[in-house]
Amino acid sequence: MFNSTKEFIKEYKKTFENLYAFTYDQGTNEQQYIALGTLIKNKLSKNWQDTREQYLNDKVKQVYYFSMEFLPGRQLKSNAYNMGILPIIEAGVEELGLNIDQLIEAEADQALGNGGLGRLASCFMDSLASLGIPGNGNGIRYQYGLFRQKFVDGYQVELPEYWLRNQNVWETRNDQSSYIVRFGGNAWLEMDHQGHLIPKYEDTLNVLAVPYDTPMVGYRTKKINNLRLWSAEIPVEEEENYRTIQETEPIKEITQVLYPDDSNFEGRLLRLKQEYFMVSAGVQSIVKQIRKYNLPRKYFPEKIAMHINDTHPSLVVPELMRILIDEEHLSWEQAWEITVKTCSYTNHTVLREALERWPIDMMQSLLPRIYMIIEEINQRFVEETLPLYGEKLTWQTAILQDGMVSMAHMAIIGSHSVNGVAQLHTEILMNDVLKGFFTIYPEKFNNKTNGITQRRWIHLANPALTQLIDEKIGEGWKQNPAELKLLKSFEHDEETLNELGEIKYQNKVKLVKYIEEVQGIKINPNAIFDVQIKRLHAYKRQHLNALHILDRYLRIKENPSMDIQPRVFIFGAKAAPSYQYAKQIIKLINSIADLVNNDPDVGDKLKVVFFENYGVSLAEKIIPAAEVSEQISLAGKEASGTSNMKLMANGALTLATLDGANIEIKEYVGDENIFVFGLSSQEVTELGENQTYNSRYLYDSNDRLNRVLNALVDGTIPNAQQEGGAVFDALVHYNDEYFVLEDFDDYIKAQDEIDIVYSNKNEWNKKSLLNIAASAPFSADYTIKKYTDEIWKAKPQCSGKEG
Ligand code: 26Q
Repeated sequence: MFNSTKEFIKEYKKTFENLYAFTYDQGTNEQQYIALGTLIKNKLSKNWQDTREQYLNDKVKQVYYFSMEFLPGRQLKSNAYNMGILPIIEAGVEELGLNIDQLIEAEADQALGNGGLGRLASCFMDSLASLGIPGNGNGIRYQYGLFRQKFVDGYQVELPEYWLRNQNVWETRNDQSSYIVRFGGNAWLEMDHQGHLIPKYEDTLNVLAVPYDTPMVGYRTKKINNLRLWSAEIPVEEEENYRTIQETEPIKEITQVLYPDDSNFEGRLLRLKQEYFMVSAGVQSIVKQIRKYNLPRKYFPEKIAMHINDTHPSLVVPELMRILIDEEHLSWEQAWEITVKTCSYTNHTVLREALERWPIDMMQSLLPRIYMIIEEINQRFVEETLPLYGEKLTWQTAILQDGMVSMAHMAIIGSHSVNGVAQLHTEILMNDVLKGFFTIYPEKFNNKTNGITQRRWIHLANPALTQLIDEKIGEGWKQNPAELKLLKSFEHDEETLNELGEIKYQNKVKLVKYIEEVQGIKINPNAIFDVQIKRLHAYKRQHLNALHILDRYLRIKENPSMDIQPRVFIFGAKAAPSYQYAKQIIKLINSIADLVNNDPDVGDKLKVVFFENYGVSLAEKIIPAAEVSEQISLAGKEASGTSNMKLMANGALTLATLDGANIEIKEYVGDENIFVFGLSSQEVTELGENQTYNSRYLYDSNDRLNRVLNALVDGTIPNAQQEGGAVFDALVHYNDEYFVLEDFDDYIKAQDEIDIVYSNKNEWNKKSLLNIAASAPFSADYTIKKYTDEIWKAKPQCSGKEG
């Protein structure tokens, strides 16, 4: 690497001049960043190559994580950090007279994902590499990432996010590993001379899948894994068939843009094309890779694990069958055994409207050979299940039902492992949503509670906190997160608690400055920073948060001289562009913000900040300054949540329903150090089943609710008549699908409790410390270790403590 700052400076200047033919001081921030990234990437290449060769030579078992989304964010700092060269680079850049933060921010935030699921995939890539586990990512190189969100008059407007505008220094295009993916046309089987059934195709649309590989750098290890993202192009030998640019559109559009929906299934043909494109290219390249191991086919599952991240890559199952049967000439039975042993599947949602089901005729005409295989998988499943479990269960679990292909059923039947992402979520899968499958395959089901990489979310995002932890308990926690619990011994140490409080305060001051810069809102850094950052969805109940803010506002208006703990409510959330209600909630909150922030009676007792364009980079700014973590989804709906873990690890106290991983947070941190409110998931189920819920009655009978709901429609909030009305109607007239009104009182109570506890700073800091101390189990390193030991059966290739 670099032995000194001097050496770094020399190499940096050379890299810059080689790239641009002028000196670095004449360049833009972007060019200065590109030179720095290029230099770092060059430094990686040797280890990257060595890792690939070692995996091949030792024929190690490799994991392939198939995901339609990866959400890594910016990579300069995390790569430099994991390589152990961040201090040298920071010093060198400063000596060159450049500003490191400006260079870092010149990198595009790679947002090839919607939210939790995509970010989880990227945390997992970081942990796989850091643990030295041979793990590869497989996804799509979308040209446009998740839309850029702007507010115009408080309304969300979506702009295209062309993240590739500047050069992407981390990727390498590997033409020699391109594959053809076939769509449409006709497919049939013909017998050849040896009696093999050979598939024949005609009139197919052939698309070239070109891989772009990105190094996944582990923390303090020399092992570097690979993230392979596929791009769709015209096959070179077919170029002459395309006479106009327009004719090439149907191919290029396959990898043009990420679908911005995260909780609603819309069955667009293009989406199905994306899914098969990514799956087919990935499986083909794995099969080619494993041929190099030169082992009999039956060893396939001992050398390869393919993970299906939600149902989006479920076509891995029939695609692997296709290749094993059509190209490797295995029998159905042999191919099926290999497929089930190789594949595993994670479920990320229990929302009905999010379940992926494709019309049979769409599947059949787009993927005729694949559909033949799906039909046979289904037929064999039905033949086996029917005599053992009877008609009801069989039709309920079949892949084909009501003219649709159920992608979840295909993933479950074709995998040896099915997991949920938090204890409660897995229980709901087993006892409710996937009950039929749990009866048939109890041994497949298991839980893997989500985790986050502390490297990005503590070490890098919160250096002051990291330093404090190092001072108190040493650096061991960085390799061995369990040591974080040593912090607990400082719970009565006033000096430590004050230091912790001071760090939080300084982080808040920084965020205050940033808020003033970008939003022009003046914030009192002594206020409580209350944060809800996640996609906007009715089940996540940002509108419950809004009702509480409104209630506070009305209380202050009633008595402007009241003594109340100042509070800043911070939101970050994108709504799916077609999700009208979510967009109305955004507009409503923005209007409440306008009202509250500009009312002289309110002063700094209450402020509302809704950040534009929430994403990984913004999260890194907000989370270290957060004091209250809003995790207020209706119990039973949020599979896990991961912002809850990031906020806890940064010392925020959680205000939560008993949902997703909140339950585990409560178990680890203890009841005294978390604020819990609301219905339990069992109560939600009962309330839904006995059909006695009457939100209108709550509106009529609860004065406080009545007042706050009326404020939505009586003109209290300027410029939000329509949106206030929409929320009012959903809550009062359409019986409040997510029981917002039912949980309202309890939520307000918990919020008032927070004010009381906060008034004793020492007490608050102690709880904050205990949250950090209890956050270790949510390290993605542990989660990945469990996946590796229990599902993938892969082996670490290094101690994780070298270099
Ligand atoms: C499906 C079909 C067509 C178009 C889009 C989609 C689609 C895309 C993304 C469906 C769902 C998603 C994303 C889901 C997601 O992020 N789920 C979250 O996953 C986290 C990681 O496990 C959990 O912590 C969250 O609870 C869960 O909501």
